[in-house]
Amino acid sequence: MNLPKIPLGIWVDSLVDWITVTFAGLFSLFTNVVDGLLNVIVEILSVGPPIVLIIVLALLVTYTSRWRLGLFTLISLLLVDNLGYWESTIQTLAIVLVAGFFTILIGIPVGIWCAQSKTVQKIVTPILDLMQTMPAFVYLIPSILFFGIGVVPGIVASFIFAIAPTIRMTNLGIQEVPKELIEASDAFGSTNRQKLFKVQLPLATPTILAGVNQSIMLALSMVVTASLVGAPGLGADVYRAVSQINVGQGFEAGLSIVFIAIILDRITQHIRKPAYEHIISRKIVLSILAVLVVIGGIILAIPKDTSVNQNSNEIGAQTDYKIIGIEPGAGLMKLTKTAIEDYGLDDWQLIEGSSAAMVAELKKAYKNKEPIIITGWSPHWMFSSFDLKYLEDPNGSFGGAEDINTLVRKDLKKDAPGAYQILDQFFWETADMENVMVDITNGMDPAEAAEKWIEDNPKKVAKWTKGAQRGNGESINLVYVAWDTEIASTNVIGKVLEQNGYDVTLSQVEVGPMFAGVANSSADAMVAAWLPSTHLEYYNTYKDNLIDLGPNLQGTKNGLVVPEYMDIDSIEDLQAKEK
Ligand code: PBE
Repeated sequence: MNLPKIPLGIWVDSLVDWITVTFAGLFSLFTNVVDGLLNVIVEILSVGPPIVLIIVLALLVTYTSRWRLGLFTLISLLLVDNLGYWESTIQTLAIVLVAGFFTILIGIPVGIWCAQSKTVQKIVTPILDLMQTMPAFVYLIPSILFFGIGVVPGIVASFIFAIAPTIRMTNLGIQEVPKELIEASDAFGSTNRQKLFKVQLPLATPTILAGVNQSIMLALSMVVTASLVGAPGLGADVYRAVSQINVGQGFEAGLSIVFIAIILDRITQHIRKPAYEHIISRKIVLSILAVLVVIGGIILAIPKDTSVNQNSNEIGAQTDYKIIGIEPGAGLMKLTKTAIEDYGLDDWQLIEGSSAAMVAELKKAYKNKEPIIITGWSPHWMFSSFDLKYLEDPNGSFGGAEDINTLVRKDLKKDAPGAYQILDQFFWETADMENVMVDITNGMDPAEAAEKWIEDNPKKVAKWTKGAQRGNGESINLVYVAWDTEIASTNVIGKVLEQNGYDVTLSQVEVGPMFAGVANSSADAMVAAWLPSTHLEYYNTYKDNLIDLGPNLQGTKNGLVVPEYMDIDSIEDLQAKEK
């Protein structure tokens, strides 16, 4: 059909832009409230040594679900602590609790409303279907724009993904209340309110709780996704493990998530009819829990010895001591961690997320002239779109200028000699790469931008393809990470290979898998190895199983980057100063 494409994406874009600007105040208020709530929960949960919370949880599970599960809770949580995932576990618990809290707060009333009005139900049901089936990743995108990166967009996305069962089951539970009972209560002249609170809700409770239980499990299943935009916790540990191909760490963190799931599931499933209710009543247990929370709160409220906090840093206070990072497996993240150590920036926190989320955060801060510190690299289009500067690095933690190398699998030369030769001869300048990047940022499709650059630079391309045998439709798989630099280079070289008779696929992966893929020959080549320092560790791990074709670009740079309007020049300016 020859109809023009309906600009649905563009409409959604402008809608989201409009919402971002119009409700900016509301969003930042919400972000602060949720962040604050989360911090309080994290602090209360970690007020004592881990063993205290472990015992409390074990006792609670024992109470609701018998001693066997209590014992299981005790052992599994001790194991989690032993493996070193306790802090992450608390973060994850807090995230799930907050998401669960909002689910109940909003889900139950909406469910009740649905049960009372057919019209509402007709409107809400398709929305719920949409919310549940739309891939959760999709919510993350506007969430970053609305709430910035960190834990809040993660919670929001989890909430949207998880709320449906609570609404549906509340609705169902109320509708399932036998008609005779409703008629009876009507006959006794009860008001709608009385009917709801005295008859419908009590009878619907088991169903509603089953919904809440499902919602909480769904929220937990979102923790890995949420970590893509910077939510901390076990999800971030799993994501980091994937990104670095760390099988052991992935298993440990994954196992910890399973334990949390079992514990939360059993508590929420049996909370209405605890196993040992005949021994201690629910009221007493709830009161004890409340007392514990209050005690935790009191301990927290006792002013801490402030002498340690005398050192402070102005920029730190303005940016919440956050450095906005990218994919956890990126070499730049490792360099930044080294820098944090080298410069003694103990108060600072490096936020993990993705390059795209980092740029979104930068755009937002830049628009409002707010201070922000990011992990940056060149070449990058952001330097032409914003006035930015690298912070000086007198200790040299970020290393100097580097090259980007092309790595190919071992037998490529034999299997596709032409492709091998083109990849070997591929070399361009920073300015070339930047031209492609700018077009992509301005909305051009990467493949199109690559094609355009190739058309504009026939001489350069001719040098790469010189003397190379044409392909015969052999397939070539190029792997890359979604860094702006590599999106540009991979698309260009991919197009050139295609024009020379190869059937090219581009696969976007995480950092570790990119190296591993070439090394185990499941991919043919990558043009994204930053050497000698950024990717040194990956390179050393895999270098025996791949072939290094040398640089395709020279003179890159890594470092901490801030907007020009910020009044600092050096990483040393982030150090704590005595007041
Ligand atoms: N980068 C861009 C990558 C390499 C390419 C600097 C973000 C990294 O840090 O691994």
